[in-house]
Amino acid sequence: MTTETIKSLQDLGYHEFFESNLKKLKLDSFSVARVIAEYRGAYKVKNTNGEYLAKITGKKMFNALSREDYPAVGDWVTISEADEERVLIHKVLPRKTMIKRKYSGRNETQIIATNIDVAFIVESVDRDYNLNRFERYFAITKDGGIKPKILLNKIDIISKEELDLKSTQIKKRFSDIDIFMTSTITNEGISKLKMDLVKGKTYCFLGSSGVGKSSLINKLIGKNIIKTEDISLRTGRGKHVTTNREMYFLRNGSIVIDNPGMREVGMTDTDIGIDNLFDEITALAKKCKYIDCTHIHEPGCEVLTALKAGRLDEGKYLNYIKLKKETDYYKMSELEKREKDRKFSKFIKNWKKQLKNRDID
Ligand SMILES: Nc1nc2c(ncn2[C@@H]2O[C@H](COP(=O)(O)OP(=O)(O)O)[C@@H](O)[C@H]2O)c(=O)[nH]1
Ligand SMILES: [Mg+2]
Ligand SMILES: [Zn+2]
Repeated sequence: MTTETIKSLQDLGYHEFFESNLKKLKLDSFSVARVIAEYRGAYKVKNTNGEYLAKITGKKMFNALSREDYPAVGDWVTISEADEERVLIHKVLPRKTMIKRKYSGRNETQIIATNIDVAFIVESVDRDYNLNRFERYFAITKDGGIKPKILLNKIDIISKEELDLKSTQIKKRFSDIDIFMTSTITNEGISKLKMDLVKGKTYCFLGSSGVGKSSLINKLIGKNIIKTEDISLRTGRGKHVTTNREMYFLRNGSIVIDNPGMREVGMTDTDIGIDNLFDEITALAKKCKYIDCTHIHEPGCEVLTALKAGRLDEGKYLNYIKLKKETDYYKMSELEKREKDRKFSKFIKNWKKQLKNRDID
């Protein structure tokens, strides 16, 4: 963590969007700071005066409605000084973009990080390599308004031929997305990655545990600041080490957020993300004969027609159907839950009625 003082809030990524909201909300008498790390129940915030340990005010804690209301790494917050080292967080300024994670089963959303310009979706070329997973992450970044880029790491462990094959596959499937190929061992691709990072912009690295996110950020910083995981001999993967989500400031002025591994990507309420992501399929679907077409077996289905004619990529189609099925499933179980609740309250009502009648008897 670089603790050098910064000259302006812009160096921390502050810009017009946040400033105008600050004024709109009449909060411009407060100091603002950016949340740069999250610990259990506390935060680290930074502004031109330095870094502080921060807590949210008791009132805010009491009023917080959901986890989304709590500050997250990347947030701009209004603060008041408690003492030289500590401050209180009052308000979280409206977020420009965010990465959310839905927990399957629980009706809860976790904000992973906010106000990010670009997310590097990192996969390593070994067992982790999976084109469909890229698509799952794209649904999440699209949902949060963040531009995704693909980063294929550990290219030192495969042959040139194998790498060419993978890069062709990726380009074919995701023709409109930037691709980076790196190795933190040979340093291949690292300077190209560095050059892509712009002053004042915020980047985050997403991907499974052990793909090399922290190693990459250490390379970008130029020092081994973040602890990386040792590959377990047994599983061939990095061991799980819990780290805190934290923001780092690079010498060229860009800002980078490291993320502890996200084991699985929750895929519930991202329908909108999915529909936007599959623009091509959504456009075709509008021309299907039946309005509730599932694009699996119906006659007069434009999606299937395009698929058969080779105008639609098969992998993309299959992933679309898979994601749709998953989100439909979550919706269905929500409905079922409500249905159950309804039955239960009816049962209670009848039971009370019976009791009442018995009283009269
Ligand atoms: N062969 C190879 N190993 C790497 C590379 N980058 C990272 N690793 C190793 O992969 C393991 C996990 O790295 P880490 O950065 O902790 O992954 P993270 O969980 O995504 O942050 C460590 O043992 C790293 O040394 C790479 O480019 N090539
Ligand atoms: Mg890590
Ligand atoms: Zn159809």
